[in-house]
Amino acid sequence: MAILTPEGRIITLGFSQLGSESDWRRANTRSIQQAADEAGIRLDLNNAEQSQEKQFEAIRSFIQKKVDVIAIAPVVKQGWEPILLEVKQAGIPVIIIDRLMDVEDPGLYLTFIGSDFYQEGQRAGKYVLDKLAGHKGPVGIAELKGTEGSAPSIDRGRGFREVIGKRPDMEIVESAFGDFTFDQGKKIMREILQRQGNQIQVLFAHNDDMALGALEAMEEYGLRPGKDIIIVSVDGTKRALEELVRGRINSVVECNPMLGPGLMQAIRELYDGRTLPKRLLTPEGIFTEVTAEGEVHQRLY
Ligand code: GYE
Repeated sequence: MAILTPEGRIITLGFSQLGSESDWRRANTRSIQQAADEAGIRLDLNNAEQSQEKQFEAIRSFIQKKVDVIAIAPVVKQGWEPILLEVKQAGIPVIIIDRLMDVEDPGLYLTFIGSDFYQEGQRAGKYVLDKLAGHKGPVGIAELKGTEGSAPSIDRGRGFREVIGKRPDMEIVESAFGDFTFDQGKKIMREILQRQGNQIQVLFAHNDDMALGALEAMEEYGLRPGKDIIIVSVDGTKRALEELVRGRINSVVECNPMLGPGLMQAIRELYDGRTLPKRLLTPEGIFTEVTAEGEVHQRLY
């Protein structure tokens, strides 16, 4: 059944999507488009190409157009208070999706729907500890971080460090921002290998796209990804799971992009006059070579 306003009008949702940098992001956009369609909601979608400034512009245009609800997937964590105040003054409810932002006044948004990135980082770290439990000697780790200042990059990095910190012989010897893209992942991994030679035993990539790029750089360098360098990444895209099955990626921590149905549900509850919990968490796990095999064929993204 379509969700309507109390006056029986179709709802317009303004959605400021942060970009289209990865397979995860494109799946996330599709999920929201499809769910809006099914819920009878008119979607006004803007792609900000990883620019906070462009997100501000999009949100201001949503205010001008007097949309009914605004959803924001924020590229970075900081700097949102002024624009959220503008939205509040216009009386438009805001739902944050995917990445949380840092705002002091929780009254500036209705709810946040997304994953626990800190836990994802911890899961990646645990995998590395288990995998190298019997390994003797120092372990050099390279980290491909996402976008500087973004919630997933900050929290995945922290969670990972918290866990590997338990092994004093493990050290992050290289750590650089790759903006969550395949191209940057490849470029940065090339530079790392040129600098470090064979000193890297583990790669922790903050997303699959960067891991896949890095994998190509390793091959160019004459290394066997998954064997000479243990690779763990985050997301669980079809392309990454295929490499997991082939043994060229060792582990993928799940991050679920299918947030569309949850977002529409939250809008439904808003119009039903219910109070939403401040946080709606996406439940997730981790893929190994074995579990990826069963999953890869039915993967939608
Ligand atoms: O992991 C990455 C994307 O915010 C959880 O952004 C999302 C991340 C995801 O570009 O692939």
